[in-house]
Amino acid sequence: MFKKVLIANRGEIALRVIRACRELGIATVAVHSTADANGLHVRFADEAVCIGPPPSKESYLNVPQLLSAAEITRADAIHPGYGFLSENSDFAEVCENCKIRFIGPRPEMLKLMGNKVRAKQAAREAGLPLLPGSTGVVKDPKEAEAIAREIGFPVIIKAAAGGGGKGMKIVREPSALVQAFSTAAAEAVASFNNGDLYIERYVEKPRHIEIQIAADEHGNIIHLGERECSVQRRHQKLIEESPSPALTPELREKMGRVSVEAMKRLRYNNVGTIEYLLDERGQFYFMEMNTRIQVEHPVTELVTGIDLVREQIRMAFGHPLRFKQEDILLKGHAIECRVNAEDPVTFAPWPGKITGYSVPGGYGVRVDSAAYENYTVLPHYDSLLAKLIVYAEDRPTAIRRMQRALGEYVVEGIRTNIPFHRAALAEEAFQEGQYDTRFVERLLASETGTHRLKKAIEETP
Ligand code: MV4
Repeated sequence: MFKKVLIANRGEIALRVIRACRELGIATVAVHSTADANGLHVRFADEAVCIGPPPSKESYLNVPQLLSAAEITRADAIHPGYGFLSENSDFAEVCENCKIRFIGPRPEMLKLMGNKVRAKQAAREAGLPLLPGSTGVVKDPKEAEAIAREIGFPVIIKAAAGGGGKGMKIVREPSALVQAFSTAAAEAVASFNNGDLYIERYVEKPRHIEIQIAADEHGNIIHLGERECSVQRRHQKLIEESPSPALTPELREKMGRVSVEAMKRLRYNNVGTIEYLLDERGQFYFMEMNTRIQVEHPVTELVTGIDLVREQIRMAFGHPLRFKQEDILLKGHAIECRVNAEDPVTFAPWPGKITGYSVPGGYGVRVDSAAYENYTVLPHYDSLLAKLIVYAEDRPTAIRRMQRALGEYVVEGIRTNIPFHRAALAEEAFQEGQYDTRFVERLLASETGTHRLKKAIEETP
């Protein structure tokens, strides 16, 4: 096994990886910016190296500094966590060139999936269902118009280098196409330094369903069911659950089977997630692939009983998967609420010192967090404070358990979105499992939703 792993990340995911390493008997190296010297990942790792000033560009994204830290400490692998350099093929390649194993898929796979046009082409060739649309990059508004007329309106223009919703434009009529195309191209150049665009039919009220994949270095590939991630605001996920209330056992089996078959054809390795849009008719379409461990991985861990980070590290070393598809049994129900340091109404980040803190616990409750009393939430990084995850035998019990746990959570000194979660869980649409990607928008526009949010804010200590 690896003797020492460097974790190129911070916060809860750095802790999550350190915990998996400790259980595997692997020594750990934390890296941190000067602002993160008091971070729990620094305290819990066996060694820690300061890699630069607070801005991510100069610390957690600083490749020479990370590689120096790995060489000085003689780490034999780097775990990138999520975000930062986790899907950067150049970083993965430099690690491998330095004889340091990158814990993730091969660099070519990161590169392929990083380009959404090439990813779609690969997905099609591998047999995954796609929405009707362009087969490659759309060069100009004329070509976009020809394709749009063929597939029908509404259409959506997306950036090849985008992903996660950045730089998308919905077009509802032919007259709006030229303007949308040039705006999208300009935005794509400004954001990604790559103006390539593609176009596909727009699905009005989709659900976001993703399939978790695990693939070893020997060609064994399995799926671990789905996660429902439709509760989002501006492409930030807020609540995730597994299983999805929208899938029948037949649809789950089909989405899992075609996903695994596609990954076999692509020779995918390590953990990964295939994102699908599910339309109101129950048809699913490949959207993009995430080539990393994801924030919401714990809901899958709870319903499968498998430690995904442990398996990820074992597979990166070259160990074969310890499970066959028939060993994967989904049991019970898990829900995750992302507790962010932000205003519960405006969602504006709210960094600052946590002056009072008490975490929920008890049966079926898991809190993945790097926060503690007197910890200061920094303005330099994302506002995720904790992942509150519950597990229960069925969905109604899981919802009640989450409501109970949210009620126990005390965070003083900063604002959090805990009141938002209380309001969201109280919605009939959520309780009935009848929601889609417009759920948050509707909650914030409705009388009962905003009333519940206001009451939850008043009732939150
Ligand atoms: C779409 C779509 C509807 N139709 N594509 C948003 C994130 C990015 N991965 C793709 N996204 C979407 N693509 C077509 N053809 C709607 C969205 C979308 C969305 C998707 C998943 C979860 C939340 C969303 C919120 C708004 C839009």
